[in-house]
Amino acid sequence: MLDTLTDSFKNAIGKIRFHDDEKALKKATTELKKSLLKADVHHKVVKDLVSTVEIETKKNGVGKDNFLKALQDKLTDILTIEGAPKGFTFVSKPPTVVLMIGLQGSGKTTTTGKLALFLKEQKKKKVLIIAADLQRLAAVEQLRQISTQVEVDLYEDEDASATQVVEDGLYKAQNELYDVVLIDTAGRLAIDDELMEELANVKTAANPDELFYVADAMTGQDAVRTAQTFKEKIGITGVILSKFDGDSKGGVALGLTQQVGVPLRFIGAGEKMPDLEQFISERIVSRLMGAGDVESLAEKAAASIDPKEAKRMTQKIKKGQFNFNDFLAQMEQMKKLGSMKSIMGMIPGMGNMAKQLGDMDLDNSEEIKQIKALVSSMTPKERENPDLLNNTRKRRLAAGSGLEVMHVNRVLKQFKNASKMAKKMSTKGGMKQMQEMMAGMQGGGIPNIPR
Ligand SMILES: Nc1nc2c(ncn2[C@@H]2O[C@H](COP(=O)(O)OP(=O)(O)O)[C@@H](O)[C@H]2O)c(=O)[nH]1
Ligand SMILES: [Mg+2]
Repeated sequence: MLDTLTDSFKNAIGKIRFHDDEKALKKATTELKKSLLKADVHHKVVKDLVSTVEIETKKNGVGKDNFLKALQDKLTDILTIEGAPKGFTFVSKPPTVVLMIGLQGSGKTTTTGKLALFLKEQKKKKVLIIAADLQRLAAVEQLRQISTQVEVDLYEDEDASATQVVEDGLYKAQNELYDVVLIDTAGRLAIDDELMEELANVKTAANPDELFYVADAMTGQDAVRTAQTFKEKIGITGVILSKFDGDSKGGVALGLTQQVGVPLRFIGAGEKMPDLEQFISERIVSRLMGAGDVESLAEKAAASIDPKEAKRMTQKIKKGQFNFNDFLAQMEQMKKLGSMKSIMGMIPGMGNMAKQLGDMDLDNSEEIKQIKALVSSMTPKERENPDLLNNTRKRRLAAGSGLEVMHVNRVLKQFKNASKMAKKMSTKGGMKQMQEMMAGMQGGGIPNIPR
């Protein structure tokens, strides 16, 4: 997701090897400048960032640690707006009302669903979505499908006006004690007066606590410009960058906060409902510096994994009893976490691995399909103890799941290895060993960030 930027920073950091070497510093900053511009960061932001990092490093003495510290401070600075909320904040007297606005196709409706899921699963809130996009016939149906999928209530009335739906929906939310109301609105292909007028009316009816502008990251600097216009005309309290998984070079995320003067609050990186991440500057900086974002991962995992189940699983792994039944159950749990790529990007030192993995789809990857087919052909006893499988049974299983015996053997072996590795990792210091191994594999290693 933020790989291009992370790479730029790593490369620049790598340029500084010696102390008191101004030439190395110059090389590092030149490299940084070039790659940030290439990643589509606005030139003013780049200039400011590079010169501050240079000045601060010189002031404290040229060296890797001071360079890292300067870079980290400046990044935090440009991604933060003093006093502005971070992530999602709730008003003291519910419901917290959020108006989702943006151009047509920017991802408003999808993001409304993602946000609803996030609030329901991770924040344990009672959420109501209001369908206030009545411009297109298909819009309400799309929202109906999405809200069914994330299992969140929807208020709709196709015969009413947008403002009427909003008023009625809010009345319901107050009466039925919802914590959060998300209002999906209509967009246009470009900014026009009619749209702005409708939005202004909806805004008056909703009296929202938050106005989230949903911007398509793939439109690059255009996303920033339209955000600025929406801010002037309607007012916005936060930006959500959608489609960050696409061709987006990531740079727009870096400049946006300062350019628009409104914090980036969330990033959408995929078409699936769990593919939404909070944009909390400190965590993002840590990730940009290649150090991973353990907090976000832990939060995501904690929300989607049943703690009792997790404990039972850990026990099994420790005892080396992890079997194919558990494996299938784990795969289901993993799916709730979102795309593999976004998970890996959050683990320290795994950013590069994430890139190699690409968008491994847990439902559709060939390997997972093979494993699932195989496991479903096994008897419950065999799933618990694959060692029971003799050659005759293996041949049958292969035939039953459309595989070659060779494949069956391979899956069984992989599973045994994975189980061993999991057992090892569950011991004290095991995770650290694993990380060191990963860092070694990438050749680069994890840079040490001074705190
Ligand atoms: N790849 C990707 N596609 C997205 C993302 N968010 C939305 N989309 C897609 O963008 C298209 C338009 O989204 P939609 O929510 O209908 O936009 P709206 O017109 O602003 O409501 C749909 O095909 C979505 O699946 C994202 O984060 N990543
Ligand atoms: Mg829509």
